[in-house]
Amino acid sequence: MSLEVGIVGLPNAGKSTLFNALASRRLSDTAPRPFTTIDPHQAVVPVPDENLALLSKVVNPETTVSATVTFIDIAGLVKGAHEGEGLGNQFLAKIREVDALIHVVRAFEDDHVSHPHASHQPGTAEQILEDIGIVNLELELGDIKGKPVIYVLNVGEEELGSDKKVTDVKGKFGGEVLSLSAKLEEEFIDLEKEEKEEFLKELGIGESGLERLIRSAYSLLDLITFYTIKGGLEVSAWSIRRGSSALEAAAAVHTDFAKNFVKAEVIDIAEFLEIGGWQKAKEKGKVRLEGRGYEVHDGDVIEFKAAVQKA
Ligand SMILES: Nc1nc2c(ncn2[C@@H]2O[C@H](COP(=O)(O)OP(=O)(O)OP(=O)(O)O)[C@@H](O)[C@H]2O)c(=O)[nH]1
Ligand SMILES: [Mg+2]
Repeated sequence: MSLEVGIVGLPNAGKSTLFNALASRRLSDTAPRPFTTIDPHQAVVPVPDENLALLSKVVNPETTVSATVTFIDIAGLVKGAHEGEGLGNQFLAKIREVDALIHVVRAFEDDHVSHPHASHQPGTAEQILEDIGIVNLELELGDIKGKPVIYVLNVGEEELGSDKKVTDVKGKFGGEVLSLSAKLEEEFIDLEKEEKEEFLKELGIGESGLERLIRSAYSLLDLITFYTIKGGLEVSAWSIRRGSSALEAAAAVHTDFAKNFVKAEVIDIAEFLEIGGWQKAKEKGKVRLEGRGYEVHDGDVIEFKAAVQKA
C-alpha cells in the first residue's frame, strides 16, 4: 500500500516548500503571496530505508523498489473554507481520502511573507495556536475528523536547535508535533548526500527534518516494513500496519499470493544480512516456515509460496 498523506495549512505557511522538499523536485510553485497553489500536486516519494540499501547490496538484484508515501499538496485553507471561501474548499474532498495529514504551521518570522489573517505577529506562539485553531475548525466543519495528524512547525533556520515552539503546541491538539525549516529542506534538493550530511552536522542536527517527518508518519500510523527478494531478482520494501498477518502481507505484494497462499518463508533482516544471502540462510536452517496467520514483524524478509494454478 502506498500511504497517502495530505498537506494542509493556511496560505503561505510553507506547504509547497515542504512538498517540494519531500518530492526532491520543485513540482509546486512557491511564492510569498497567498493561493500560489491552485491545483493539487501529488508526489510519490520513496521512503528512505538503510536496511533496504543493505539488503540490495547483499542480494544484488536487477531492481530495488522502495516503499512509498504519496504526498498531496493542496491550496491553503482560510476561514470559511468549508463554505467556499478561498480555494481550499474544493480540495477538502481530496483530503477526505488520505490516510494522514501533515498540518504545516507558519512558525517563522518574515515580514516579506504575508499572513492571511493574523491578530499577532506571525510566527509567535500566540499566532501559531490561533493558526492551528483556524485550520482545524475548517477541517472539522468540512467533515474531516479523527485523521492522524502531524503538526509541522515551519520554523526559521535560527530556531532549529530549539524545542520551544514544539513545547508550546504539544498536547494541545493531539497528534504529533515536530519542527523543521521547510526552506532549508528545500535547499537540500540541490545538495549531494555528503554535502547535506556535512551541512546538518554544522547545524548541530543529525537527521534532516524530512527523515524525522517520515519516521513520525510511520509511528503515527503504526506501520512496519517487510521485504521481499523475489528469488534474488527484485528487492522490495513494503509498508503495512503492525499486527498484519502473513496473508495480509501477501495480499499487499500480489493478490494471487494471497489467493493461492501456501506458506511464507521468513527470516529477520539483521540475521539475513549477517549470513549474507538467502541460499546460505536456508542451508543453515535459519529460514522459518510460517502459515497465513503468522504476525509479520518489522524487518522480516519474506518469500511467499503460492500454489500454482492449474489451467
Ligand atoms: N523566511 C522563511 N520563508 C519561508 C519559509 N518557508 C516558506 N517560506 C516562504 O513563504 C512563502 C510561501 O511558501 P509556500 O510554500 O508557497 O506556501 P504555501 O503554504 O504553499 O502557500 P499557498 O500555496 O499560497 O497556500 C514563499 O515565499 C516561501 O519561500 C521559512 O521557513 N522561512
Ligand atoms: Mg502552495
